Amino acid sequence: MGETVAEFILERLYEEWGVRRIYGYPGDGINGFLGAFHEVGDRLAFTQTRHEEIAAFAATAHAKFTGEVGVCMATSGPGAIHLLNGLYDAKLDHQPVLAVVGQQKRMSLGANYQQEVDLQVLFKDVCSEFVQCCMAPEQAHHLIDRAMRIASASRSPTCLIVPEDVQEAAYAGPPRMHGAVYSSAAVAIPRVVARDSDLQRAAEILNAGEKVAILIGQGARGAAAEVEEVAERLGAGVAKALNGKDVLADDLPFVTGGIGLLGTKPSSEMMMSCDTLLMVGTSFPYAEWLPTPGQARAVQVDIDGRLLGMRYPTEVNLVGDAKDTLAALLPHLLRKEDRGWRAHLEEEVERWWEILADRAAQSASAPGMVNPLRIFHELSPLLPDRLITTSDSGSVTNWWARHLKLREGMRAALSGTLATMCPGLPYALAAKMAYPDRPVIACMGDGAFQMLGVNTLIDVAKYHEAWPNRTFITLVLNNGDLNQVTWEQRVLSGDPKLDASQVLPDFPYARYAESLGMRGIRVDSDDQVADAWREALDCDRPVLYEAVTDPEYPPLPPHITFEQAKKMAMALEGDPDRARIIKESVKGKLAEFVNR
Ligand SMILES: Cc1ncc(C[n+]2csc(CCOP(=O)(O)OP(=O)(O)O)c2C)c(N)n1
Ligand SMILES: [Mg+2]
Repeated sequence: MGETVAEFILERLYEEWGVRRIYGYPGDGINGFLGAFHEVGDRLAFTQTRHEEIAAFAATAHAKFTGEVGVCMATSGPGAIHLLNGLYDAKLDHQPVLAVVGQQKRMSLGANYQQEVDLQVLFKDVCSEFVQCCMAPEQAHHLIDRAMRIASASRSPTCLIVPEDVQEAAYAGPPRMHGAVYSSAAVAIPRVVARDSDLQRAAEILNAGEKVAILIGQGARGAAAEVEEVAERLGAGVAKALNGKDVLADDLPFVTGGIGLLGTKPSSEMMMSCDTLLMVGTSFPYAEWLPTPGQARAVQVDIDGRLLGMRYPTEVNLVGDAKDTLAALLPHLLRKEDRGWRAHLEEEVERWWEILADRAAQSASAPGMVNPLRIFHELSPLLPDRLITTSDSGSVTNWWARHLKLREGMRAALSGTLATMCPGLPYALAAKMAYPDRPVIACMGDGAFQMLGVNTLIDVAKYHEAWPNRTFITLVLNNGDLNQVTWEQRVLSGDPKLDASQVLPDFPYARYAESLGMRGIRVDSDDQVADAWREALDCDRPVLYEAVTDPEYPPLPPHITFEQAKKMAMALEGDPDRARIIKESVKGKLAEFVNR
């Protein structure tokens, strides 16, 4: 027998599409593919993860870190279902990912058969750009090409479903007859820049403004030099949406940092007092953190025209690549002679870093605990060059986003738009798989670690021997609480903490890591924090840094709105942790809002 359909698909992924790794988990629904891995040999790695969700997150992270299409694979029914959250993460953060999933044999379909799930319907939403079932060997060629091409061209997840018997059937190319389809692999990414007249209109707005604010997102990746030059020319400050944290270094004096509830005061003040806004490659969703409509004249740049003009009433919307568009815009931009606005912003930024240092220097409200801000603040100056860092979703995201001063050449990623729990460690695993020579630090809460981190750490134990750079640190904030939501209950809804839903069971995080052959470090007082970081960064094997942290630090910037603070004050009336929260809030300068 000649080549099977599964062998053909793997070969084509390797030869024509440059895929070198597939994250997955087996099952008899993909037996044909698993057998085919014998044929392609070591060239294409099957990286087994503890859970299909880890595989999907890892594929998403591969796409985020490398710009290539990430590929994951799972069996029919339950395996395919487990991929969904990771694929939605890819969809919402616009990442190219291919999911290859098995299905029952063609002759069983429609018989309410074991593990028979209507996968095309299941994946229809998450892979809305492309989901197809390969029902005939002759389809395999164009389906795999289209799945990869569409993932890459639309920056979305796509899905190819292959019934088990089709995987094992002999491959047949398209016959020379009516109805046959021929396809090829290559996609040349175009250079997309607006017309000169539109660039001119944008420049007129930016030149007319006196207080220009720039907001960048992940779409500005690769355009740091141009963003810097535009900001210099316009005397502007630059705020960053979460997914854009690593697009421009945090140590530049005019970078005001994050925006929104997880953001900074200088970003907020810049947005509230600017008269002109330039948005580049961002779909930051929260309008209340942008200028009031009518306050600022605005220009937006995005490679995807569908994402333009839907966050702020912008006057000029430019479809285009960030780097090429800003480069084309620059010759039209006049240098602002009055540097007052920029100088003011830089002062605010400097003061903000001092405020953060102050807040990080405070001691925790009870003995045996650490101020969570201090963990990140002490780490920041120790960050190794070329670091890749990831964050999970939780209160941890706030400190990670605000306190880590990323330098040029570092990468950072998290689930920005889906904001799901769990990707912290799977992303870090994929980062190390793609760049085994770079140091990696994953940051998460105890809830996220208990949800999927426990499993993913087993993957780290499985694969770490092959990594030439030994630094792989998992930071777990052990606060015994689903803290971010506890605070959202208090601040956004005005409800006290509900112990039944919020409190987490104990778990020996550091000891667990030790049991996997890693180094476990447990830190429960402020003075241990910095030394523990040094030890972790020097260690020659993966480290789990367990920090017993105080849950009573509001994961909020000091500029929360009056309404939010009022709700929090009301909620504290019935809160089991009221006294300690007030103490921390006073230190965190929320005092004026709290009804003592
Ligand atoms: C899959 C998923 N479930 C629930 C949530 C809602 N949620 C967001 S943050 C959070 C708490 C996370 O707790 P933990 O990991 O302990 O971090 P902490 O906030 O305590 O730092 C929850 C439950 C979510 N974002 N994703
Ligand atoms: Mg927690």
